[in-house]
Amino acid sequence: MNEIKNSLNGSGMKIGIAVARFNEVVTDRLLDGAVRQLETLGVSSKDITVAHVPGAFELPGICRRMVDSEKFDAVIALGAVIRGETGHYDVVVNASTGGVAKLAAEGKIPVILGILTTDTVDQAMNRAGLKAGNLGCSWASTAVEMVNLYKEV
Ligand code: INI
Repeated sequence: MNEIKNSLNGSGMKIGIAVARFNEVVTDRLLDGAVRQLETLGVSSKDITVAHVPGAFELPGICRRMVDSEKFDAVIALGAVIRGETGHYDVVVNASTGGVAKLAAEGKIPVILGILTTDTVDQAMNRAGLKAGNLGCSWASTAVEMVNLYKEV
């Protein structure tokens, strides 16, 4: 049996992060958690590129360009879509998560879905580190793990 164990060594990796400004109070925290965790795992800050976009709807497009640039080992899409804040919640959720998922499934490089979808700002804040852990950290770990996995498969 061949088994590939997960590795969280991020040294030498180049990571692209696309982050939505909409609901910035949440997405700033996700970004902070992701960057801190990447650095903890050995990714150099000079190898982390952050692209700011207006909203979650814009994430798939910029992620696609980051993938196609071949400058990154992984891309993380960060956003927060909050039901209470919008009449077109379903449209923004489906377009953003669906677009990122499609890109991820192409399997060129890992593309990490870091889009919170919640009913309230409180729920989103809790998942961005206020009460529970900061999901930005988890998504950064997922990116590093998947880059190492892609090297082996
Ligand atoms: N964008 C978000 O990232 N989160 C939201 O909750 C949201 N709401 O509430 O509508 C949102 N809308 C903007 C959207 O992502 C685009 O920026 C806009 O439609 C222009 O394309």
